[in-house]
Amino acid sequence: MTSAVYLGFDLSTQQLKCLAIDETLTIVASATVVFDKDFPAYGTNKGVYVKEGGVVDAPVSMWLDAIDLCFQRLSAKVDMQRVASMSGSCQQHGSIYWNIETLPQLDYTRTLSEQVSPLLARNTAPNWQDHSTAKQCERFAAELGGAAELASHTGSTAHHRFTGPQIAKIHEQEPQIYECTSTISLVSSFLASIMTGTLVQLEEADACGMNLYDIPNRVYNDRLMSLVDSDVRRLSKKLRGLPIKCEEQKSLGLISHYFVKKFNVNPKCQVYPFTGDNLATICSLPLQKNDVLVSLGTSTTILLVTDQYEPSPDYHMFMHPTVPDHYMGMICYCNGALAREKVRDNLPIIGDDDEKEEGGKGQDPEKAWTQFDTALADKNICTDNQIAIYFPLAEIVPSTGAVTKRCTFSLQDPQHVVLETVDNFEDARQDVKNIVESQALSCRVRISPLLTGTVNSPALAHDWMVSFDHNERALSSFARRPHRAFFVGGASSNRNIVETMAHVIGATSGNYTLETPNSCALGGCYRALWSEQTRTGHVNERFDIWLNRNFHWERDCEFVCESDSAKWEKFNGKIAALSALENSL
Ligand code: XUL
Repeated sequence: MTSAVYLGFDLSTQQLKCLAIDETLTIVASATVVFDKDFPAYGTNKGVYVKEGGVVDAPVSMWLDAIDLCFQRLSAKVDMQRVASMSGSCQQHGSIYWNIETLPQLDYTRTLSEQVSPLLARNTAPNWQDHSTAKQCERFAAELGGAAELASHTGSTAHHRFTGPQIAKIHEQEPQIYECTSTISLVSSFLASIMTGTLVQLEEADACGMNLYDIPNRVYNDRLMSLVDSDVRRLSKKLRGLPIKCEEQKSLGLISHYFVKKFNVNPKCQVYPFTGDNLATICSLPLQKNDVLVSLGTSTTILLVTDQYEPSPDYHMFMHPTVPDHYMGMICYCNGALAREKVRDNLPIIGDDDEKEEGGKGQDPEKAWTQFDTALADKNICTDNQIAIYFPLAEIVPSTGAVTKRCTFSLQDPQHVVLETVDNFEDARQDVKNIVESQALSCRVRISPLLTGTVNSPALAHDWMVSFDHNERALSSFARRPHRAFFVGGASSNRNIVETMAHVIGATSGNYTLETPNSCALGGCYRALWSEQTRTGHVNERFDIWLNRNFHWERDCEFVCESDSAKWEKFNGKIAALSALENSL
């Protein structure tokens, strides 16, 4: 076989992975390096060092060793002469501190870490799990007048992991290191730099995870930059000027001599910009404007594609890495699977009346899930006048401590919802419906402002104000439905959960599930293929249109159901109740 292959790397917290696809978007080879397992000498735990004071970081040399090993493993599986191009994804927010402005040519007879580690001003890179920057974050939010103002400029309010507060902390606490630093990379631009053998600029979509980049104006915000370094020009120089714009899908250059000589990589291999892992995930799926990805893992994460820049301190907005004038919205909830499991554990044990009082804990989880599913699908279990939230962990959206609250309300006067708090519903199975419905309804009210197009709904044709996350909106602004919904992650294999959520969220053009073990690396592969075919004149289509046409819908994706409009309509009546409940916390 001599056809070309396209590589997608994923440098995540615990591993470095590389996939190779062919022109038909089929994976032909993969290689993985697991940091703890392959490099025990670094002593990382799940890829990081957890230190005092909330510091979490990772040794950069370990990543360099991983790059060598990953190429070695991949080259044993695929003829590296076939590699036409590459791109990739990396954990977001991390920063790498170089003591150089240009990368010297590397000697392929030596290792990357031997040669590159001495070029670093700092051995470790802060990791996204770091939470040691509370002080800096306060200053970031205060500088622009509060969380909402900061979010409106940078797409997110201040977060401990975001790169601006991280660099500010390093400047304050390690001034010599900051002085010695000539170049700062994000993990994505670091990996792209190693691949090309030149220090490349940041990539714009990933740069939106810094609290420094002004998304509407597409420049660094000088006031925020000055919180990191009063000499803004000096900082800007370290960041190598403005990021590479998303619409500039040009090659960063050819693969470096080091990989050509050492691993026999095709010297004509083009390297395209690398981005953040969540951003690469949306490039691994045929997501277009108003499409939403619901990831049902331990936590619930929503990624959606939109052309509306509607920032909020409660979620994140990034530029879309490959579709001009589009954005990615990212909403992260803490309470997902764990909260559902707790409700499952409270179901009475089947066929054992004596143990009913104690709830289902200790029951075979599979049986308990069957019971959960049966309750979810049972039309006789009514929750129409109930609303509840189940947050065994502190929640991000809405921002609150751990709390579970169940309420009933009268359906008579929807404009003035009066909630009555109850300790328990009559039937524990009502909790099953309520938790899945309220998790979905919460997603729905938060994604609605990011969507376009309205749906005629009598229940929503009102100007009554409801508020979520300190934001007042007319009820009528919730008359928007996503285009398609894609459900991924552990619970997406539970048909009843997906269908229930699908009807609440109400996508107009179908609900799908798919498995995404490789999504970040695959997003890199697709970008590498599309960019290369665009460069060579074989493709003349926008990324999302091209991917929709070429995506293997039957092979890689399963259609679940159409959303039931009557059910969607029914949940319109609960928006004000959910708002009242959240505001009562
Ligand atoms: C996103 C974030 C994580 C990392 C994981 O803001 O911090 O998803 O990107 O690698």
